[in-house]
Amino acid sequence: MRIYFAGSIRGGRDDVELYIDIIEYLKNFGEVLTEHIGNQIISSDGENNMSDLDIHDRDMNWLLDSDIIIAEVTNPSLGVGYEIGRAIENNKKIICLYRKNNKNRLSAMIAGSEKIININYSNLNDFKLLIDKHLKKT
Ligand code: 6K6
Repeated sequence: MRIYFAGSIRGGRDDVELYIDIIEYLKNFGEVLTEHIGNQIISSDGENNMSDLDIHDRDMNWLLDSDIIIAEVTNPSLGVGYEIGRAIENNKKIICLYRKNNKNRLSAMIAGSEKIININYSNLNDFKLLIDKHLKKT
């Protein structure tokens, strides 16, 4: 299974360590195409030597080539929201992972979409138990 993991970059990198752990666990189920999301060196500037056009086109190719999109959506990100929308448009299976917190409520456009499997979780262990159940059904 080819997994496209999405997580905030320019939207903010507060959760990067969690992304690393999630990506590591997802590797038990298949190939994670977007391992760079867990790159701690990438700041919220998302700066590297690729142009934005190249990043967009490369990521869209990976997204279209993937079997499932798994997005961590607790930290709001325009890019992640865009990827989810493109995934819906292309009939991809989509799982969104959200941790309840005091700072923000999940957008109704994600929480209210019937095309998305929304998983609320509280920590990494919880994530593992819930994702096991969902991916076994895939
Ligand atoms: C540095 C190293 C590798 O790549 C970079 C630069 N930036 C990005 N690289 C790869 N994917 C990106 C980059 N910026 C955004 N994305 C995509 O959008 C990812 O797939 C993320 O899921 C999502 C994050 O969007 P923002 O709006 O939070 O940046």
